[in-house]
Amino acid sequence: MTSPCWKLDGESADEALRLLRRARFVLMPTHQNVDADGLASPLALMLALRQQGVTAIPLITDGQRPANLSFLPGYDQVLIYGEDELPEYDLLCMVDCSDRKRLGQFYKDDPERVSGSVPIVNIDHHVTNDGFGVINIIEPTAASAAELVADILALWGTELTREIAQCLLAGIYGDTLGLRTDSTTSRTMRTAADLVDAGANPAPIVDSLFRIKPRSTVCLWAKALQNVQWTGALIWTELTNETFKTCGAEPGEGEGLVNFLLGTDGSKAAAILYANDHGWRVSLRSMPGDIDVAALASTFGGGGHPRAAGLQIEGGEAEKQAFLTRAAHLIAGEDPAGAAATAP
Ligand SMILES: [Mn+2]
Repeated sequence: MTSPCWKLDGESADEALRLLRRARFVLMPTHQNVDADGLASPLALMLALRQQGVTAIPLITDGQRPANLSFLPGYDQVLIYGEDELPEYDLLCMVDCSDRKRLGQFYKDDPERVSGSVPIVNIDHHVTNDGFGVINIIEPTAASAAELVADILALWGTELTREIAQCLLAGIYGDTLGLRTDSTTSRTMRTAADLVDAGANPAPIVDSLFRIKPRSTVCLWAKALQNVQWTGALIWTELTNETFKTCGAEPGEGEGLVNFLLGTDGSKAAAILYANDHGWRVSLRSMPGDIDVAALASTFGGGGHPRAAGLQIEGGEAEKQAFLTRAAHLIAGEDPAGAAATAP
């Protein structure tokens, strides 16, 4: 099998470093509901830029301290929006952020912050990134932003310390579920191996990202699993605010559940319905070769990736049933309009 190879745009990486070196303070706002890649990649940059005498600090834009990521080197230096005083900054560096609107309360409080009045360095791997920076380094075939940062740091001549390597490996493991997604390439694995050679340790990353969880998560999953239902080949369950409250669980604690349901014998797609004020937020997954859930979601006004997508059901119980019935028809390929295409 040939290795699908992206090549770093070296000129842009050089230009980015020139810009970063000139700045007095670089702020690195993360995307909302920040995940391992979204925080570990800017943390690696923070540590690397320090070697160049540049001050660059990540900012958690939605004010939600991601306690599950506290194992990352440099975590204690991260700023929390709405909690820590916002420093004066003259450059923004965004990593793993596909859209400026995904900058949480930091954006909502003042969209002008990211309108270009302060220059932006934009490093990302989302295909939908529209290139909002003065410098844009975007590689959609990279499985994680961390892989991009690893290449950028090599080009800059950064000394790859154990801490930087640990951050970057955590970013890769986060987005590839531990080198298991179909976005994982031989190039991803080579980068991961280089990071282990530089002193990164995969074991605590796997424990922190995939094993260690609060009791409230198990409570939530137990209740959700007791209530698993089928509509055609769609396996699904529902989580209400009441269930979250009973278990004392945070909103993010249901996130992995849809991946657990995915792959259940006899199913072609999995869904979690999260009840909210307007109806339900639906999180959808499918296996490679099964239905394109992005196409399915788009018929209901949602969107996403072919294997992971989301949408909102507006309304009550009747609208929910209508969604489930229609989705099951689309999954079975029985929709007369043929609106959702089945992946080849
Ligand atoms: Mn990512």
